[in-house]
Amino acid sequence: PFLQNVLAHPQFLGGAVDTQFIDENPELFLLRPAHNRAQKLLHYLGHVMVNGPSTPLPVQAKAAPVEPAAPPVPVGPPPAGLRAVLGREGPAGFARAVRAHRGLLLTDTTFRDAHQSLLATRVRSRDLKRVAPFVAHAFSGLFSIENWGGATFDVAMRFLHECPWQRLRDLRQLIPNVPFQMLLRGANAVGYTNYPDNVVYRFCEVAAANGMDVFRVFDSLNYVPNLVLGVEAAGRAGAVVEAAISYTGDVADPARTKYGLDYYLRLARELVAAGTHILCIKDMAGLLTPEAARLLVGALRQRFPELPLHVHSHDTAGAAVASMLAAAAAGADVVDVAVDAMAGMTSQPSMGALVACARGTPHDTGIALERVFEYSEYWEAARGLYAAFDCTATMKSGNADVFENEIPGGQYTNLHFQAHSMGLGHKFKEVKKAYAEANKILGDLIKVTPSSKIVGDLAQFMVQNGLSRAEVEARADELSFPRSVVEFLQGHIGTPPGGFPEPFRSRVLKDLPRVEGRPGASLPPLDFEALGQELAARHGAPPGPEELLSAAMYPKVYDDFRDFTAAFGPVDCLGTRLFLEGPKIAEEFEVELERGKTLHIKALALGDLNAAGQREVFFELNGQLRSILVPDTR
Ligand code: 3PY
Ligand code: ZN
Repeated sequence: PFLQNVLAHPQFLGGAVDTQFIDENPELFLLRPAHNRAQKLLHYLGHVMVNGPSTPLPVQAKAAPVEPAAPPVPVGPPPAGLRAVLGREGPAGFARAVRAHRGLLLTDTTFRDAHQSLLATRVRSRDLKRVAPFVAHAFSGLFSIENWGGATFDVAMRFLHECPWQRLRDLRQLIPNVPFQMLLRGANAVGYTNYPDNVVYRFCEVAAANGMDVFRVFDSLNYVPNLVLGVEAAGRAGAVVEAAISYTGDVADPARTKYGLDYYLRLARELVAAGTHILCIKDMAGLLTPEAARLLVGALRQRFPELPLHVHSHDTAGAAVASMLAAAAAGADVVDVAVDAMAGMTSQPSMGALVACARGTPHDTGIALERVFEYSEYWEAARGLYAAFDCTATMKSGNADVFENEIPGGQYTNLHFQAHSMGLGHKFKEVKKAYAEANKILGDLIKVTPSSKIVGDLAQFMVQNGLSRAEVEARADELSFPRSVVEFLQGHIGTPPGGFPEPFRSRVLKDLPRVEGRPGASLPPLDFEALGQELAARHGAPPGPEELLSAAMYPKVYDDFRDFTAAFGPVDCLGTRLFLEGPKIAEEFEVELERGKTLHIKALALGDLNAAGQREVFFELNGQLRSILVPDTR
């Protein structure tokens, strides 16, 4: 850059350069930030080359060597979608339009739940943004695109080193016409614990201001006070509220009485009274059989004829396409699907399958299969970049044993991975069995983040210690249970339907304190101003409203993310293979820092370890030799 400055200087160009030239023109040393960014990027690449991936790879699978290409997009703005109705008529008018719509509406979960379930939530903004304009054009008739919330918030910062808010804003710009949908964990917002109420309110407000339209609000125990808090927070933000009933058990089995039709209808009434615009059945484990869908959706449709019904499921056993068709037939307005290449197994049912099955019926989706094929082709290639996180590295099929263990989609893949990475793949069956037993010990819970983690922790505790259900119950007062289990019993995430299991609870807790009622109600409000000052002091610049929320929910993850960016700059401009694995020696590639500012990089060589424990890494950057020193921390 210094040389570039010299070469571009009018005095130099005019040939009037003497020995004073450099001394008299200090601006030659004003090296543009791009220089700094380029240098930081080389440091990142050097680090990966020396120390391996900055985000741990669960399996040793290489990322596909080709960048996926998005299908072509017609010129001009995309066709208007339901977001225009929302803008014109507000959430209530939007809900009426959804209810009045002829045919089945779809939510595409490819940008959130599908990769959370299949690829450990690792899909980067870059690979979403690349196909976003195509989605805006080809699928303008979707009910929504689920692209935020759940685990994406945490993983974006923690493992992908990118800002989840930036992702939301960028996608909003690229897809202006289709409503965006997020998953809000009620009083847990996008985290794993209860936050003070003012955090949840502020979070919804800022998310809506950044472009979020539909908030699917759930609580992991279906605990109504937690649900109502989320409903109110999303409602006050002016967004579409989609309160979710988390589904477990089997309403078609008269022997399973805890979570029967009555239970769900009662809950639905409370959510409608709380002011939800849309009601969701959230079948996070894929337990809703076609018969259960017929019964449950049918009953809800009859009780609430005006209310839009939205059904979410997972295809773990392979039954979800059939169930979604049954839900549509029973009166559901919207169902969730993922594009074919990102569907099936623990993900959502396939978009292509559903579009094809509903074609020519009263539930025709109006979506062109050809477009689905093109979309799927992109994802087939993009998925190849994430081979190291792909559940199919170890899991070869779905499994109907989910009807027995009731493990939610995302957790099913996680537990499977965990078992395999500890060399205990053969023990997965045992973990699943223990999960079902742990659930019984805890009183037969709704299992979804974070209650699912509590059941999973107890299950692993049982497998590790070789304990049966009977043994755990008999020795409840002497075992040292995982902290999450104890805190659950203390009431930290709310009260489960039917109350806590007794005498198990009392025997575990003894005289430990118990939270009565809604946990968040007893938390003091977060002092955002004080947090802002603290962050400004630590990171040098006053934080914006978005950063404040990231830090409020994930203090450590946020700090690490800021430190990472200070050291390496934004790395979202790197292709995913380079980001994960770094370049090979002699590999040449281009990185577009911003529009019109492209770096040409060649990785030249890795030096030997020096006495200080560092390696010199040699690059060619825009034709010039650069070397950086990287501490070898392996
Ligand atoms: C989440 O909370 O992340 C979920 O996907 C629950 O189903
Ligand atoms: Zn889900």
